[in-house]
Amino acid sequence: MTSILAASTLALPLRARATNGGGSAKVISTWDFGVAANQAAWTVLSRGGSVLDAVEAGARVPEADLANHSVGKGGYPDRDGIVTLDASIMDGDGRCGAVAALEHIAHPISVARRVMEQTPHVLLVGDGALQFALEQGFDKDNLLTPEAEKAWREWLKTAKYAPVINRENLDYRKSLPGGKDNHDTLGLLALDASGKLAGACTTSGMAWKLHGRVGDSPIVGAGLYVDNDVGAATSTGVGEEVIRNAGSFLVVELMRQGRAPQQACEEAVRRIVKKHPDGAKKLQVGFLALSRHGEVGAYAIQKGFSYAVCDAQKRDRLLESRSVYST
Ligand code: SD4
Repeated sequence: MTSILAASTLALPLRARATNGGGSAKVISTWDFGVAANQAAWTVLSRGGSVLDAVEAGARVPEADLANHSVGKGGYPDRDGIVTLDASIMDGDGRCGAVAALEHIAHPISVARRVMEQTPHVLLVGDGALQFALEQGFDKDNLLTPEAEKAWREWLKTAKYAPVINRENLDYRKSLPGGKDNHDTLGLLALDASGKLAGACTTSGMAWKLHGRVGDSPIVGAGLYVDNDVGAATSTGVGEEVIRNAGSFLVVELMRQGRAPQQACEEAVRRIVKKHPDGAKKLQVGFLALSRHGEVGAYAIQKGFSYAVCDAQKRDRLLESRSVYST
C-alpha cells in the first residue's frame, strides 16, 4: 500500500504537492476504533480516491460494528429505547451535510453526504431525514440490537440520566467485559497528498438521552469543522458543552490565528473548563485537530482520550491525548 500511495504522490503535479507544504497524506480519528476507521480511509486515499470518499469509508467502519455501542447500528438507545443517530461530513471547501436524530438507517454518514450532494440543505432531522434516506434508496433497519436493548432495560431500573464520569477513559473501558462498553463518537479527519482536507463525525449520541436530543456531532462548527486554508477539527464527549462553545470552529479559528493544532485544542478545552466553577471535574470533552500541513493536536479534560493516527510511515498508531486532569 505504501508504494501505491508513494507512486500516486509522485504523480501529482508540483503545484498540487506544494499546497500542504510538501506534507503527505494523513488520517486521524478519535478513540480506539479510529485505528480501523483510519485504515479504511487510507485504503481509499491510496487507491487515488477522493478525500471525501475516504472519510465516508472510514466512518462506515464503526457504524457497521455491532459490538460498538456508540455509533451506528448497535448504538445505545435513548430514554425511550429508540436508537437515534447523528452524523456530519464536510470538505475543506466548505461543503457540508448532516443528519440528526435519524432512526432506522445504519449508515447516517452516507445519508449526510447525500444531504450535502443531493439537496440545497445542510441538515435534515428526524422523520424528514428518514424520509429523505428512504427516497435515496437506503434500507430501513432495526438498529436496536438485543445487546443494546438489554443494557437499556438494565438502565431502566434506575432510569437516571447521568453520563458516567470519564466513560471515555481508556482504563475504564479496558476494565469492562470485552473492553468495548464505551460510549464514544467517531470523528475522523483526513488530508490527502494534494493538501485537500475533509472530515466526518458519526455517533448514536449520549446513551439514555431524551428522545429528540441532538449532540454536537451533526452540528457543523461544533462536532466538526474543516477549512482547506487552515485545517480541520472534531470533538467527542458531552456534546452540549461543545455546542455551547462552537468547539470545532473555535479550534480551526485559533489555528487560523497562528496556533498549532495542539495549542488550539488546549485553548478550546480550557474555555470549557473555565465556565465550570468546579473545574469540569465531572465532564469529558476531547478535541482532535489536523492542520493543512499535517500537524496533529489532541487534548481532553479527562485522562484517557485515545486517538489514532495513520500515515505513510505507520498505519495503526494509537496515542493517548494529554489532558487537564491526569487521574
Ligand atoms: C454527543 N459528542 O452526542 C457526542 C457523544 C460522545 O463520547 O462523543 N460521547 O454529545
